[in-house]
Amino acid sequence: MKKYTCLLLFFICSSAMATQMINFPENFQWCVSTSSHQIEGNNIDSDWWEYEHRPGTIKNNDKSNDGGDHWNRLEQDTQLLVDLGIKSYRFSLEWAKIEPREGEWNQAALDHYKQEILLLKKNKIQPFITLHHFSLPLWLANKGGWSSPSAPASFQKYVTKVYESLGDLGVEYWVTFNEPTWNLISGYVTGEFPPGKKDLKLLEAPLREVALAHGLAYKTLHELAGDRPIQVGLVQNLNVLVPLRSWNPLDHYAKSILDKIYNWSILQTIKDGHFKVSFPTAFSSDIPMPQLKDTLDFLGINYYNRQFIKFLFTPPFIASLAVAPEENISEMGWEIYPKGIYTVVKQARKLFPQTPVFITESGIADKSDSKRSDFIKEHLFHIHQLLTEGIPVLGYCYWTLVDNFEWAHGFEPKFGLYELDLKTLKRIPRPSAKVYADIIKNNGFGFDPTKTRFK
Ligand code: GCO
Repeated sequence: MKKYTCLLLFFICSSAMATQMINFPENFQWCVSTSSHQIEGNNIDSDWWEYEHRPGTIKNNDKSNDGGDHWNRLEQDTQLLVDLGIKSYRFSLEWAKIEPREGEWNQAALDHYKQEILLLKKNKIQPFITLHHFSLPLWLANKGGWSSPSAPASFQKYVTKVYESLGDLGVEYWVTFNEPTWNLISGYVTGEFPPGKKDLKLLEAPLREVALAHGLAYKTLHELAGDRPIQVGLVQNLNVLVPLRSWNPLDHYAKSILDKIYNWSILQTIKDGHFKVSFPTAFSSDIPMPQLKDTLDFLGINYYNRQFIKFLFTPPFIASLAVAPEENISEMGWEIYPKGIYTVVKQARKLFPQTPVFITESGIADKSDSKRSDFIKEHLFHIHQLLTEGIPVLGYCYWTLVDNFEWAHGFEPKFGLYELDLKTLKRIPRPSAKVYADIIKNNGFGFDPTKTRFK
C-alpha cells in the first residue's frame, strides 16, 4: 500500500513540477484591440461603406451596418473592459466620421472620442489610439486614396485636428497606421479591400505615400505634443513565412519576395530612411526618405499565423498555404502557431534593436471557444520567453473584445472574447473571457510547456 502511495505522490508531484508559474512584469499592459469601422456602425462616409454596398464584395453579402453599435454603447463596452481587468484599450478613430467631407470637421465626432477617452481614463484604462485602421473618407478615396500624392498632406491635417482636439487628455500611445502593407496589398493586388484593384504595379504609389504619411504624422504629433510624453509607433502585421518545398529554389525565391514586401517593406524604409521597394516585373522604387529615420518610438506587432509559400508559374505567382493538422487550423483557415510570435519579434529586433515592442494584436476566430484559451496561453508563454531574454515587450492586446465585422469575411468569423448576438446586439461572455480575466488578475498563469496543444 505504502509503495502505491509513494508512486501516486510521485506522479502528482512530477506533473505539478512541470507546471510553471508564468509571471509578467508589474507594469505589463494587458490589452484588447478593436477598430472603429469594425464595431462602431454607420460609417457612411467611408470607402468601406461604399465598397460593402458593391455586390459580391463581402462574404454572405454582409454589410457593416450598425457594427456592434459600439458608438452608442460606450458605457456598456467600457464595463466589459473593466470586467476583464484591461489596462490598455487599443481602438481607432474614424477619419471619415471626423472629416466626412474634405476640410469639414465634425465636432460631434471629436466630442464623442473625447468622451470615450475620458471614460477609459476614469476607469483607469490607458487609451491606445490608432489613427488609421484601413478605412478612408470616401472623398479621399475618390481622389485616388493612398495612391494620390496629396494623401499624406490630408492625413497630416487630420492628425493635426485630432491632436489639437484630444491631445490634452493624456493619451500616451499613438499608432499612425495599422498593417499598412496588408491593407494596400488587399486593396491593390488581391482586390479584397477597397479600392478592389488587382494589379501589382498599382502597389508602388500607395506604399510610398503611406510611408511618407507616417513620417509626417510622427513629426506632427511630436511637434504638437511638445513636452507631453507621447509614444508614436506603427503597427505591422508580421507573418512567419516558410518555403513550402525546402528543396525548391523557386519557393525560396517566392518566399523572399513576399517577406520583403509584406513583412518588411515599410519597416525597412523607416529603418533606412530610404524607400527601396521592388517587385519583379512590376516596379522598382529607390527614393531617399531621410525624414523617416527614427520615427518609431515603439513597434506594434500583429501576429496571427505561419504560412507556407509556393511559387506558381502563372499569376499571381505566389501562393500561401496553411499546412498543419486540422486541430491547428483556425476558422479563418490560418495555422495556429504560437511559437511564431517569438520568431517575428526576434526578427523585428534585428531591424530595431533598441525599440520597445507592443503586441498590438493576436487572436483567433473560434466560434465554439474551444481553442481560444489555449491559444492565448500558448502565445503568452512565448511572449514571456522574450521578456526573460530582456526584450522589452510592453504589452499584449488580444484581438478582439466583441465579435465584429471582419472586413471581406463579414460577420462570419468570431474573434471576440464576447459573443455578439447580431439580433439583440447583446454581448455574451465566452468562457475564454474569464480565462483572460484571471490571467490579468494574477498577472500570469500556471503552464506546463511540455504539454502544449498547438505544436
Ligand atoms: C487585420 C486587422 C484587424 C482584423 C484582425 C483579424 O489584421 O486585418 O488589424 O482589423 O480584424 O486582424 O483578422
